[in-house]
Amino acid sequence: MSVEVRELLEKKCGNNIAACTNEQLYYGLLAIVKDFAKEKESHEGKKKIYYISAEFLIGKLLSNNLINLGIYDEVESMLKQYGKNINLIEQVEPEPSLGNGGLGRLAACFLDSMATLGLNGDGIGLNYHFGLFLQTFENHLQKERKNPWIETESWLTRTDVTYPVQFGGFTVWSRMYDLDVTGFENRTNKLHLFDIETVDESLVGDGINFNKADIAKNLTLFLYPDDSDEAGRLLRVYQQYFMVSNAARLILAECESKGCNLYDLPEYAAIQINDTHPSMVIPELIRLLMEKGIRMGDAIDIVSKTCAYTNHTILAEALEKWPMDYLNKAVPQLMPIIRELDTIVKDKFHDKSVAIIDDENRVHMAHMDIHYGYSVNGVAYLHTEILKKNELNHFYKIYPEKFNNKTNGVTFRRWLMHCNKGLSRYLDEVIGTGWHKDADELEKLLSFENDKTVLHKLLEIKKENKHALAVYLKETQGVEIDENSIFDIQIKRLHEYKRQQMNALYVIHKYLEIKKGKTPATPITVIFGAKAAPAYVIAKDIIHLILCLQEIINKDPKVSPYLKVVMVENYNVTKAEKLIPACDISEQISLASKEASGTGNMKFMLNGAVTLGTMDGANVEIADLVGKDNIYIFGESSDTVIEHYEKGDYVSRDFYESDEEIKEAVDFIVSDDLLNIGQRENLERLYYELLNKDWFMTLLDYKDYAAKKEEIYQDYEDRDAWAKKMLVNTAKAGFFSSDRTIAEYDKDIWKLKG
Ligand code: 26Q
Repeated sequence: MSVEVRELLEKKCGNNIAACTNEQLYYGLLAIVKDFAKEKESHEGKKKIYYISAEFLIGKLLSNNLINLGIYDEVESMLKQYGKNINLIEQVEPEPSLGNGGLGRLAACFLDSMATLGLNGDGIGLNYHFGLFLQTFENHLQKERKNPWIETESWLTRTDVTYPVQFGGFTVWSRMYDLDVTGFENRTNKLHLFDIETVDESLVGDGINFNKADIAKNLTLFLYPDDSDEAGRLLRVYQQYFMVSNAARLILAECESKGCNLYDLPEYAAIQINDTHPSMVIPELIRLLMEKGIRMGDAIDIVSKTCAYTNHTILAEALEKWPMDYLNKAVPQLMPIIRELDTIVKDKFHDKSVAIIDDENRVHMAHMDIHYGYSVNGVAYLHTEILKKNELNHFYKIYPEKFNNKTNGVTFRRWLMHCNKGLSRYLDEVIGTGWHKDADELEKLLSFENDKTVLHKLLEIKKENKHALAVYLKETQGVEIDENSIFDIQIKRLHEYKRQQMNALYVIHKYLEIKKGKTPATPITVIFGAKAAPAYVIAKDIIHLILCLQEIINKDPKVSPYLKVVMVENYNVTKAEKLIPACDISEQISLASKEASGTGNMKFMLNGAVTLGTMDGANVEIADLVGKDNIYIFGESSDTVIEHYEKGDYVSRDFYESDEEIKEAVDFIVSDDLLNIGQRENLERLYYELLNKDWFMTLLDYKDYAAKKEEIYQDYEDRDAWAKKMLVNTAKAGFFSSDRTIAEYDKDIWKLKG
């Protein structure tokens, strides 16, 4: 294979690989990989799963594709012969940040697993020209810039597929672009991204603001960060309809070309609706089937047997409810159908809580999915239980058979084989390569849990990864960290329920303690990485606090040898790939019941980090798998938290007033030290928020959290015992392979194999 790659690359580079720049080599490899991927395209299978999602956070593709095509090692060593470093070539690739966080990254992992399992499954989404905003820090504040990724030569392939998409008052023409989804030593599937040709990138200056009025110029311009303004929300409706109208046409066209009689659609297609963002596919498919002469009742029946819905959140504010005004304006042709779907529900069930259109004339997208889809799943055991018992209980009572759990997973190709080559190659040596295809084989590691050679090697690999991260942070951000310190990492979107503020309060406490002379046995580096939605004020205040702490602590000569704080700028997939392998302590500290699953927790565990977390999301399953000696759990249970919400009896001020340590840490937010370098407005707002509201109960769990932190830092000192915990975490991570998750989706929901 490498001979072939060498020859092909030489052809592209004028016969002299050594003289090529990394740019030339990147574009050369890109073209070659695209050709290789094409050879593995397959149209096998009568039924296809269409995974529709507004986000696919795919990350860089070169290495991933080389690994999946089975040629990474050969290409790497071939390049080395010419003095070329594949890591530097990789750096040339811009990261497509086509997602906000977990939901989008999950969709990308799922596509990888579908192709790897040889399933006939494609993704459908939007070709945003600017991905999630690029984050910079100025004056200890987050600033947003546009984040372009499409270049003249890219992984996208323009297709001939185009459709007219009608909105209220105007029509746009779409164009489909394809990305190859290479399976690991298996078939190539597709990610279809729809775009319009009239997008005007010049509408946007340097920041992320633009005139939102002219839809034909801005429809696919931006991926929206959650929590946007009014005009942004209306634009999302246009985006969503554009996505699903194209999807519905593509699906019908593909099925018809296979000879499908549209009454048999469920035998040819399963449609997975990734959260409610693609929910309008239901009325749109019904509309299109009716256009083809099928009676409404039959069309509803066909669609109801084709669509399945995944819920990713129980946060009320994230459940989409679109005002009828919006929909009337953007997609008037769907309104009679949505009204009819609602009427059928209201005739059948005299319970307002399950209506599609509520008393305030808003359309509840999730309700439409549940009534008119054949499957409803949550994304971790606890999350699904909460949906059944609480959030969606009224629906569960009507349709118990529709509800099922599919605990999330991550692709081990990207999140171990690619990002942690040291560990990956060592695992190959110790337990063989079977785990590449059967993740459960990682359990073979358990027989080495008392083998000092293996344990020491795991520590050595971790040390190398920490060194690599320290070098990277120095080069990219100019911050110096001690690679012999404990790397305690919290990386995820910034949200109050994820409670970065609790971690920050502990940092304050530790800082004050060290100042008083109580130094830790091993120095600690607390690393954060997080983007806040531009309109999410408190989230931005929390970033401000962390950046101020970083400055104060790292500049304090008495404290910084023992404690450092780093907020990584522009946290994205590429940075996650560097941070996760270097982590000792994985912070998964959401308020119990609020994090549907989490997937970062799984990536950390796989890479030998030990979790410090609450009994929330998939942490519950991690705890079950690794046992109490190999995880640090703290905080109130989801039942208790839900009860506090029901009773409305949580008063954060009580915790503040009754505990000196809490009071001292919270007060520090508005201390002179902080006000000297930070902004009074931001810091005071955050301070009062914690004191008077604290909706996500930071102070409720703080003391328990701080106690667990002390325990985990202390346990870190026994290096052999710690290495054993690392080993058990990696060994037990097999369950969290997205191959397992996707096999379950297929077995229970899609049934592609009949
Ligand atoms: C909604 C309305 C208007 C604008 C934006 C949105 C919006 C956008 C993105 C709402 C939600 C999202 C993303 C949600 C998300 O990432 N959820 C996460 O999904 C993961 C995969 O299942 C879980 O692991 C996480 O627990 C969950 O938070």
